[in-house]
Amino acid sequence: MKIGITCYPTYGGSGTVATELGHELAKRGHQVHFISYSLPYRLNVYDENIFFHEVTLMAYPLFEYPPYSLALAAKMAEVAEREDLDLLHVHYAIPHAVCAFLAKQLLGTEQLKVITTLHGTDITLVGNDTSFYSITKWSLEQSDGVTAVSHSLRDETVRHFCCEDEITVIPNFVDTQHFRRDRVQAERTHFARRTEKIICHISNFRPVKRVGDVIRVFSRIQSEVPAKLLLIGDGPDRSLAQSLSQELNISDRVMFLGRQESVAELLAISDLLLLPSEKESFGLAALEAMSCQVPVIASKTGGLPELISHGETGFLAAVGDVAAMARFGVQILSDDALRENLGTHGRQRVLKQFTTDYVVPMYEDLYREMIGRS
Ligand code: GMT
Repeated sequence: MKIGITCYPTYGGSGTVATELGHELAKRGHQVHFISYSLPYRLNVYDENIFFHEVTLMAYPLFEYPPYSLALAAKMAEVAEREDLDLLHVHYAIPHAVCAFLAKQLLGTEQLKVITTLHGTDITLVGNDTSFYSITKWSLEQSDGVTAVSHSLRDETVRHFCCEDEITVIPNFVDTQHFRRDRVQAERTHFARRTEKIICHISNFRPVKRVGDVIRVFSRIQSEVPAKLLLIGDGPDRSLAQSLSQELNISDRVMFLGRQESVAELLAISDLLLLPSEKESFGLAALEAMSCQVPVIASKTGGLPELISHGETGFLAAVGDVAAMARFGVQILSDDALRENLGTHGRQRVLKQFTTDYVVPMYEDLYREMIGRS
């Protein structure tokens, strides 16, 4: 198949899923064309069957807000026509689904199918805002296929927007050969003493991630178990995390590592991952951690309970329940057998339900079904 993919190219779950999906489809012999304003951060353009088409924007003094969506739609139409694409698969509804529909209209063809994958905040935060509600709803109705990354996100979309039967749940997936504990690891002693445990958090530091809770939970844990906190990623709440660690007198134990190209090496030396998000439609960081046999403590919200079994692969607590999360953390880190057991079960769960080979064919099947529809 010839597939166009559009995603946000920046650091974040939806871009990662879109890019890894593109790589896997290319390996399976499909031709994959990425269309975006810059190269997605994990994309290898030198791989066979992978192409990148940059959306360029004309600068003009009248444009206080340059119309990226229009430029994207025009580029999608141009690439779809020239490369004879079968479908456009867009990740994150706003504005990508609208742009894809516009491209289809520009070409005046029903042959080009549009598939929209909902990742979470495009529905739970952005799409639900009054300024975007009607256009999000409309763009979902216009898509030939809609997927959601968890049952929780599908249910929320149905509640707020539309039609249960037309949303297929296709979860996030992980390359379990790359994300594994026995791979090349980062140098553990570079981050912690032998007697210290390593706790990590990976996110884009947006308010929805509740990075303040990460610091508070860590502060309580480290008062009972010697530990270091690795913070991977960057975003608006980074300075809040820095000032809170100073306030709590733990800044010498918290390491801000910024955006990392590859997190697998760091996960492979971690003993625990914290993900206390306000909302989390799936939790890709938790999946990658579990693949590396790292137990996860997360909020009982969104799609996280579909991934993490409480007491079996990690622990879940109510959003904001810092005390419970810290209690679970101390429990895990002071009992090596428990920690290893949770890690082993986590990896087993990933191998059963969330591998590339298990999930990518779900997308291929959906593509074939859509293309086959007249
Ligand atoms: O908020 C983020 O972490 C980024 C966001 C995105 O769209 O880039 O991530 C969402 O998509 C990921 C991939 O499907 C999911 O694993 C994350 O759970 C989801 N984030 C939220 O729902 C907050």
